[in-house]
Amino acid sequence: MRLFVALLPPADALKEVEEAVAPLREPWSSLRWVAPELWHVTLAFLGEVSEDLLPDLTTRLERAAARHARLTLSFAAAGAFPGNGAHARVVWAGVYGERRAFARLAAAIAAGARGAGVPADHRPQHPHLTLARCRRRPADVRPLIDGLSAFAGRPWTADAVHLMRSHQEPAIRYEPVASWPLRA
Ligand code: 3AM
Repeated sequence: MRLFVALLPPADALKEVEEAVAPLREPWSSLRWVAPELWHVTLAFLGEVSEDLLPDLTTRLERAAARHARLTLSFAAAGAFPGNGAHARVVWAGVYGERRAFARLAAAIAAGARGAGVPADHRPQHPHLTLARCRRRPADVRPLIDGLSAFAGRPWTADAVHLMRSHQEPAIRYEPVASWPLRA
């Protein structure tokens, strides 16, 4: 099964992003916009994981979550992967606030996964919420990023870590497999 670990922001934080993004969907319809019900903040991408690793994996992820405190984060502005958006593949909303704690949590999740034999991506992740992807070739999305530069959402609390299963067919769908609370 294809798995990733994510934070699921509360509905009111996502609503603020949705309000900022809504006017831009139509002028940027050349992009493949991610439906808001799929929005998440990835901590670690685990990839294809064999089901027999799941018990050990979930034990280790639970332990990693229990050692880390809740995070206060907020969404603001936008950016692109890669670079400044001149040849973007992905457009995202930025995640700010306790980013060092976010990085520590993401590293602990990746280490826990590796301990279970899952070669989790451990590249330092720039915390983000993916909003849109370019359909075929990279696009110049700098005006779109400029259009979101004034957006600044209210702070929200990430109080849990979620192990998510990604179904690719017939349409992308994410299924929560397990959730573990972060320390209060
Ligand atoms: O949260 P975002 O959208 O940045 O792009 C995928 C998504 O990230 C990413 O994992 C998240 C949940 O699907 N992803 C998919 N394939 C990946 C890969 N091979 C990947 N991340 C790293 N390597």
